[in-house]
Amino acid sequence: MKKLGILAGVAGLAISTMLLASGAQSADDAKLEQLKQQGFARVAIANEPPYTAVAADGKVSGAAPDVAREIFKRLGVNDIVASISEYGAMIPGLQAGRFDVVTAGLFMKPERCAAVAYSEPVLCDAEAMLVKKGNPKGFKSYEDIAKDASATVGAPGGGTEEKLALNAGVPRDRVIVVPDGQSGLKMVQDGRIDAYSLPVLSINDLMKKANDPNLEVIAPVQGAPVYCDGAAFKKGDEALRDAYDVELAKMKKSGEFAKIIEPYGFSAKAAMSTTRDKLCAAK
Ligand code: 6CS
Repeated sequence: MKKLGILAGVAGLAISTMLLASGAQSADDAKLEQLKQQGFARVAIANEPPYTAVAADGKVSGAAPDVAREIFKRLGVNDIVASISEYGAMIPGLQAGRFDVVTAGLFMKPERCAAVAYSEPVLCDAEAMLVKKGNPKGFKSYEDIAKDASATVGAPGGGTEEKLALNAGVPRDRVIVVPDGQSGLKMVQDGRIDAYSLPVLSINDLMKKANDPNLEVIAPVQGAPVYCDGAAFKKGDEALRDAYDVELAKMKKSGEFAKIIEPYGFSAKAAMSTTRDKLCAAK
């Protein structure tokens, strides 16, 4: 399957190069044509439910890939093929052409908006912390962790929570990079970190599956903004991004967008109440 996919990709590239040379298409449209020929869009995900998830049989789900799969189908791209990536590696991977788009809950922030071409908002969420029952160190904010010289917090590498903790003054050696949710959960349970921070819905998902009465969720983290993600395209693929946005807007209007994301716990209203421009300008 993989070889077929690569061959299809090469053929698609050849076709779009020919189309370009003949002036039949702009560089932008060529990308969508290439994906149609390829038969799938290569998406980056983190495997962090309910944003993104990969089952034992390899099936990809989660709110972000489910929205992307539906939109690409409407654009004539039959499927998505997902690769798991650390958040901090998603943008470099997109820029290096390893992915066609990031659909992972990669929150819009000015520095990211400068590096990629985001779609309009898709998934919005506040931040949370997983701690021992009773919240023994009394954390309500990242600043509380900074003030306690003995306190450590785990967060995804290159992720928003890592940045929020560092910006709140938690020293680098007390912000522990954690590769995935299960590791973060275990590290809190074992007392190796005092808190593990992810968006609220991700922490709630971990808590539900852990079914451990010795844990507690602090949500929302005081002082942390509510963020929204969008599908992140490579700079230069704005026409593909715009085509994606046309379909996203139709689905928001028809209620199909809500039907996909709300069963995962996300609010369609929250995503529809803001815009890429507002989120990319936010301080
Ligand atoms: O965008 C980010 O950096 C964050 N987004 C999610 C969905 N989880 C953690 C990550 O740090």
